Amino acid sequence: MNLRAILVSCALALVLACDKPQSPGTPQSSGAAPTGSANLAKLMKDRNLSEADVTAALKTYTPSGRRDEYLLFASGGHSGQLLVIGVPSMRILKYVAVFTPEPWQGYGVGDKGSQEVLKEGYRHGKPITWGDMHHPALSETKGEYDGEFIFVNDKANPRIAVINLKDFVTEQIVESKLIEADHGGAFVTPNTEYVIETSQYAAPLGGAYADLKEYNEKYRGAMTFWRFDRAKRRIIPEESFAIEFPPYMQDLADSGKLTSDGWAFCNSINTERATGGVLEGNPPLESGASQNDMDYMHIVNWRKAAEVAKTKSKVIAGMRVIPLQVAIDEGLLYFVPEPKSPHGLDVTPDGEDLVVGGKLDTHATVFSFKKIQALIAAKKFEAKDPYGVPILPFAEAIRGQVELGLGPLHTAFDGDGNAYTSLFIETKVAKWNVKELKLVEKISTQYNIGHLVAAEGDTVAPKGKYLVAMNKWALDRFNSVGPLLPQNFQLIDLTGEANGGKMQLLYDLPIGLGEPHNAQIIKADKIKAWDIYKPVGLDAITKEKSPFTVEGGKERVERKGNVVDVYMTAIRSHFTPDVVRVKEGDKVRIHLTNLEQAHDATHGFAVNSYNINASLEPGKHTEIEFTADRPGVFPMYCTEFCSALHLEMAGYFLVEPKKK
Ligand code: K7E
Ligand code: CUA
Repeated sequence: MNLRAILVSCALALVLACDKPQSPGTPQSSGAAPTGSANLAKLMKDRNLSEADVTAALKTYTPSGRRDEYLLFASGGHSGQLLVIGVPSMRILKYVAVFTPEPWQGYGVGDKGSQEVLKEGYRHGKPITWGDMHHPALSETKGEYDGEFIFVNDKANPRIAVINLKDFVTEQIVESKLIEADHGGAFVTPNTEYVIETSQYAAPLGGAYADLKEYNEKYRGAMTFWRFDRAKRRIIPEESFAIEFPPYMQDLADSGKLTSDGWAFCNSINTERATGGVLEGNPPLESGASQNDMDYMHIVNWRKAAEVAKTKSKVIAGMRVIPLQVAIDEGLLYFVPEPKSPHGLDVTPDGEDLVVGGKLDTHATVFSFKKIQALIAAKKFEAKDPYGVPILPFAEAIRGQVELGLGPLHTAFDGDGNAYTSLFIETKVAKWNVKELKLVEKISTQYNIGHLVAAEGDTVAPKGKYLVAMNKWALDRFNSVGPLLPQNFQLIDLTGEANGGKMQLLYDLPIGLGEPHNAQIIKADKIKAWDIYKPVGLDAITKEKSPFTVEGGKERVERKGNVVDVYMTAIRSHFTPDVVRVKEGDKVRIHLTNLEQAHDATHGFAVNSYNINASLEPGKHTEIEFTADRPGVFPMYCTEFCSALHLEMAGYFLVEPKKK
């Protein structure tokens, strides 16, 4: 039955139930079990549900065994993890370990491969055990999500991670030593040639020291284009480049597409170049940074910049950087004023327009890419900024503005020419028509909406249908859990079905592990994830059969000097070998292959006192390395309830003390 049919029959039931109050003497009141529509009416009454509630339930309820039509990939904020959530059911399916150790997946907890990935993300060699994930970006082919990879940024310690959607495993983290914080990232170019990462808080490039008194001269921003090699599944730092920016606070960024392909755009705030220093007689940073009515949108010709980087860049902290003056001389960078303290910058699906939300403005401002190009071609500049960057005239670069309400931030798109802009202060979503620049309707959210995401809404082919509002405050929406409250994801139906053509709020999903900022929604059938690792012995990080794969029957322990190699297998319900004897101070290398090929036949492998827990999905090979520096008897056991004899899937790791 399709939704319409369900709704019709439900509405019928409601009419039957609600229009005819039960009269004394009906079976319901005589104590017999109510049936059919009466049953439903009773349930609604007992649970205090309105007709709108029931409609919302019918639009989201997903019976056991049924799958979701879309997947939402959401930032996990401070957790440094990535959330995978089904839409419309809003069931959480996975927390993907990215910037932080994750015990269940064995990520950074004994498994050598994932520890090496985490180490790539150490800041100047120092372990970082949290992340500030903001913007996930799915890989694209011709401007559409292809379902192969997802990239995420860490704002605090500027990093980008690459997650392979074959197994939802983080395979690479790159750390930017050029900048000290990012925000305009991760965003991909339409064929995922580059992953964009733009700085937020200006600092001397490459980690140098300069006093704030030298802010104007020595502090800088930068937009980095990390080259992604799809065949190698990796970002190639040597083939990446950056463009030096003036020391404004660069903010959200987006790639051009179709008409505007080859260009990238980012907002800026603090073109006042305030530095704060309230105890030193300066205005507070936030008031110093919001004096100007306009800041500057940065307009970047990345395709040309990729060529210029080959000959006219200089290497800073391992990154090829195009100096600001070169960027100006080569026509790689232009500014256009944008109102006021802007935040979101979103390119329309056809690539023609750029929508900017000004936090302290009531409009969405729509810039025309064609007008911008015409102004650049005619060299029609109204001024230059203090660093010599040409500034295009605002009035001639825009197609128009649409009055939306208080605090416009981010904009998402559907496939019918509509835009949806979050209004932070008003705590609403405003739907408006892009072509006509006309407000259509608003819907309230609870509360303080930040980003919002529509199904494939930032691609060349948005799907409409669903929108998720990502709200910062929950206040009264959930049971109290103390002063630190969850964030609130609200699912909104965009179809207008069974709601008079209007948007309808369907569901609240509390997020209790950090502040997610942005998300992406992809058609679920685009994800072609593996069920198992095949062939047996596949390494999850290299995606190749490990040279240390252990075959059944070839399990053994080999000693060379003080290095002990344990070739071990796991299969229901035993490890072979199940007793391992080493001597205090030995270096132990456990090469562990899960021989299972049955779907979901996952084992775990934990060793007491050594902080080891590996996740062994079917067919996976894992390398575990440690020094047996503590003598004693250490049970090792399987940490997944894999079979009836799971508890017996155990053994002993014996470390014999050194002879005195
Ligand atoms: Cu929170 Cu995109 Cu980092 Cu807006 S950002 S809300
Ligand atoms: Cu294997 Cu439990």
